[in-house]
Amino acid sequence: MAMLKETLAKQIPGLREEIAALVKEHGDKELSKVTVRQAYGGMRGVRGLVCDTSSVSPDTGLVIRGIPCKDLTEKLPEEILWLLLIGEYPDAESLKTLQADLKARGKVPDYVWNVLEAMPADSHPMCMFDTAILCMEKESEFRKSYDAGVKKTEYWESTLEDCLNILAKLPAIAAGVYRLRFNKGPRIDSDPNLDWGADYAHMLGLPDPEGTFKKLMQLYMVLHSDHESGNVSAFSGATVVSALSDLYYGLSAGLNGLAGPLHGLANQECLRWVLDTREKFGGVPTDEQLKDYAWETLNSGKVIPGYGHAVLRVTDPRYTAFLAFGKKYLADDEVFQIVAKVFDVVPGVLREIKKIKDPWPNVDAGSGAMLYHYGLAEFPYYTVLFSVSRAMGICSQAVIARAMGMPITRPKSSTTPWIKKAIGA
Ligand code: HAX
Repeated sequence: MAMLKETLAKQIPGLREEIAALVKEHGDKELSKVTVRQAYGGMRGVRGLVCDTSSVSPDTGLVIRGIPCKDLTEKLPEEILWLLLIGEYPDAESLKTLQADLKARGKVPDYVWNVLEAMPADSHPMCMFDTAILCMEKESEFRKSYDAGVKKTEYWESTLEDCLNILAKLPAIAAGVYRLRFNKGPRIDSDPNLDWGADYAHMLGLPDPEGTFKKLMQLYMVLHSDHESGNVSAFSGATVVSALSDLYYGLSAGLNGLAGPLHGLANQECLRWVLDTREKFGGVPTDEQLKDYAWETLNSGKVIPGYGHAVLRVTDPRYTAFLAFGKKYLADDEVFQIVAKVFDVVPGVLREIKKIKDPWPNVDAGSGAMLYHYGLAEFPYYTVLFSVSRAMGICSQAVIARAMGMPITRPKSSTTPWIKKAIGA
């Protein structure tokens, strides 16, 4: 923590000066205009948010602090966390210190397990996970320091404490949810010698004789970590945090959004669709069979999960990274083979439907097949894995927002009569 906090503390004054000067000199310049279609269309493309941890452009996809997704795949999640917060990778010593710090903060309070055990046995794992985060709110260092009257310029320090305290516990909580919800037996203790992603894999308790499931978890945690700030989970989390609610409130709010089927929950739907094709055709379908099944899905009014994106207009580089992992470690797996075949066939089908702006796979199209291969077959759990990773982005964005002294979020809404009058309709 010391090194992370010190490094941030050195950067923050310069960052504040830069933003203040930018707003002072150019505050009235226009970044974006808003059309009626955008107002009724989920604000797609409206540039009204600031996010410095990562960016997503239609033709490149995820870029974290200037580094494209394809160059992040060999990194550890802790290196990505440092990158998100600081803007560059940690050196070996900083990484070691951060890892030790996370280990030291990793103990989950007993009351969290009591709360989870008291929940109905058929609770959705996402509801359990978010409840666990929210019920730890009393631990918030930000709330304590705010109540004690700390200065606004210091808000980021206790927010960083909350960020690290939460992130350190998420793998154990998420693994605990898995084992409890799916009757996998007692919780498994953290291994002090494993990094954050590999330890999560270890605590899930799935067989991993060659250690490749640990590799997958490291990759999974890296690829889902951040996706700028306009997506539902990041935007909701940031909005709640902007009210000076602490990160326990902000993160759980954001992750509640990730639980929606058009957002993070799509990953559980994707694998289901792939397995349905296998069942229907008794193995890997032919291109023609797959095409027919895609049309059948679309004609019944459903979406093809894992395809399309609100921003991207190319194959999601995170999907490409999973595909490369699959080709390397599970090329013989039938389910993976179907995923690869879907990629060959489905974009051609979706391109025939004019209204669909992006016919290409997103991050969710391939990840489920990898998890399934390693025995993680409980689909409703998949979004929890996504959440553990995305918490890095939401928490980092909150620390930076507090450091920059961002005000409460409050865009203006309009009534339909007002819009009609404004445009003379
Ligand atoms: N299958 C069928 N129809 C699709 C589609 C798909 N994969 N993708 C888009 N469309 C439809 C939309 O439903 C919309 O139809 P209506 O106008 O009738 O409502 C139309 O095409 C235009 O949509 P769009 O502008 O191309 O896409 P949006 O920005 O509105 O939505 C979504 C983006 C990701 C929600 C959308 O592509 C979708 O529903 N995809 C399937 C679900 C999915 O994979 N979600 C995960 C996205 C990644 C993510 O956030 N992970 O967390």
